[in-house]
Amino acid sequence: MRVTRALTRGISDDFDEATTQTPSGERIDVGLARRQHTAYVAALRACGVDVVELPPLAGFADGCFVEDCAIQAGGIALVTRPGAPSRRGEAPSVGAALGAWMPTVQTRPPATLDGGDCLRVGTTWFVGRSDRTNAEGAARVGEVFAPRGFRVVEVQVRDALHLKCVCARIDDERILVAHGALATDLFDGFEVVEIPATESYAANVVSVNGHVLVAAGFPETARIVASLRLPVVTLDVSEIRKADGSLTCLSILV
Ligand code: CIR
Repeated sequence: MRVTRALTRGISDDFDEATTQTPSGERIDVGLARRQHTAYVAALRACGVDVVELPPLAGFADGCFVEDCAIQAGGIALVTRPGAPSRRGEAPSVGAALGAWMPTVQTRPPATLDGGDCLRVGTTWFVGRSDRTNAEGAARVGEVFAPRGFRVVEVQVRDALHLKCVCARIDDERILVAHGALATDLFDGFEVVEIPATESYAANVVSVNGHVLVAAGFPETARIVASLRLPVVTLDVSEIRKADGSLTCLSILV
């Protein structure tokens, strides 16, 4: 699957007020977060992706996490209804931007759905049921994508904000998973590549055009990905992590 385009959104001035379940007590350095985001966008571009950057959205500290606002496959985008009420106002502008590239459809109440819970591998959507994504939200993924040839598998998410906090697509056959985070039979039919539980944060990689973006500071994960003969690009996302974000959250790849 060649990625040609990506949507991102810049870090807002109030990023240090982003929602977090796991306050570390460490203040987010907004300037550093911006530099890390700039490096992320540059890495996508270096992988041959045409990146469209939306401007920060006033009043939405979590706005850079565009992944949660829409999912796309098969030539259509489903605009989500984020589970965190404070984030619902982010989705319309993401939907409008994607609308320049493909048809879009919406998610209506009572459904809640976060893109961070939606992992697509080949023609399968794994959809996490989490504090952010409810039964109606997961069902909405099936309504939109099943008629287009996709299978939807629901996954119960425990001890994580989103499904993709603990796993990510490597390619259409392989999934990177943090050891012990999910039932191993869940991904039957796919090759599961495990990383140690101690590096679970790094399971969230961005695999793009033959390269894999990996969070810096997780040497075992970088080694495991490199052993698959995939070039690794490490990126420091310390400030993104303080806001419960990781690599995939920062873009929608098309
Ligand atoms: C939130 O709590 O919604 C944001 N602070 C972090 C969202 C991260 N998104 C993602 O993992 N897909």
